[in-house]
This record gives sequence, structure tokens and C-alpha cells, in this order.
Amino acid sequence: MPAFRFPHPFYAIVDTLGQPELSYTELAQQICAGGAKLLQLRVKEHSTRDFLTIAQQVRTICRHYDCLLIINDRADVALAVDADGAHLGQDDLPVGAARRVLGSGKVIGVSTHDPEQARAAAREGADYIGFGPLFGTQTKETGYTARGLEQLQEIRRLVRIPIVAIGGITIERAPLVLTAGADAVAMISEIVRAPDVAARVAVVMRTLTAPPH
Ligand code: TZP
Ligand code: MG
Repeated sequence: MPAFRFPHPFYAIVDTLGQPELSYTELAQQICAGGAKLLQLRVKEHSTRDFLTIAQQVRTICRHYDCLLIINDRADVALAVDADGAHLGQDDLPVGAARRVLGSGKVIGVSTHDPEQARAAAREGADYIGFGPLFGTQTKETGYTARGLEQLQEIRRLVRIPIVAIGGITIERAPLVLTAGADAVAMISEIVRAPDVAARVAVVMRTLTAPPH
């Protein structure tokens, strides 16, 4: 596979944040309708079977809109639904094992929180890294303090693979984050808590342009 690049600087994450108003599939539908080109499905606190069912439905939606689908945490679920890749945390399958599950044609991303983790992920063959939490966030108890833009700049100098920054990113802050070295920005609450999710995504897609690095 040629070196992976994010299709657009907006990295959408579908997470219901435990709120029943919109289901995973409704959110995915709205995010795709808003024009997102890559979507990560983040399902916590569901059985593997329910995760698989949701992932199959989201797979269909993403195909319809020509949007890449990345499955959070689970290489096996990603393979089972023929997603475009998997996004792994520090406690999930390591990159080498995930590569054996997924093969060379799928994208593997790894969450990192410091220079050592970033370097290790790149060395082990990740296609991209996540880096965060960049700012304070209510969405996840990460166990890490906010990393900030200076650390992001440091990570940018250390690795050549694409970086998606995550944690507390808003539309207003996103351009700064891209300028500091991220190739893409991930947002959860900024999108899924919007009164009109598709409209919010459309604004993000229009506002963000690819950084020059
Ligand atoms: N990993 C690090 S911070 C975070 C995750 C999943 C949550 C990001 O959510 P938000 O609402 O965009 O701050
Ligand atoms: Mg994870």
C-alpha cells in the first residue's frame, strides 16, 4: 500500500457519548451527509456482537457516501466488516499483531500520548498516529494531562507518518492545531453535540484545508 494520507484534515469520530438521542447509524449518516471523507466508529460498552452489527450498518452508510471507515479498538471487527482500517490504543493489539490480522492493505492507526509512544508506533509500522489529549476534554478519562501545541510540534519533528490530534478540539481551535503540525483533527463532542450534525460537519469541511507539511 502506498504511504497513507488522510483524505481531508477532518477526522470524524462517531460516538454517541452514551446519549440516546442519536444512534450510531443516525450519527454516521449525518456525518457522511455533511461530507466527511473519513469516519472512525468508536463503540464502547457494547457486546462484540452489537459492535459488529453497528459496524456492518455503518459500513453500508460509508460505502454509499464514499467515506473511509476506521474501526476503533478492534482489528477483528474491522476485518469482519471489511472496514478500511483499525485504530488501536496502547492496550489493544500491537501494530505487528494487528497487521497479521488485517494484512497490508488496511490502515492501522495508533493512539499515542508522548514522544516514546509516537516513535514506537512509527517504528512498528503504523500508518498514522493519534496524539492527545491535546486540550482538556470531558469526553474521555484519558489519564493524561493536556499535551498542548508545543508537544504536538515536538511529535511532528519526530515522526514522518500522518498525525491526527485529538482532545478538546473545536472548529475555532482546529486551524491552530493544523498549523502546529497535525495533518488532521479529530472531534467528538464538537460534532455529535451539535443541534444539526450534518450542517456542523459541512462547516468543518469548508473551513479546514490541508496544512503545508
Ligand atoms: N482520546 C483522547 S481525547 C479523546 C479520545 C477518544 C476524546 C476526544 O473527544 P472531544 O469531545 O473531541 O474532546
Ligand atoms: Mg482505543
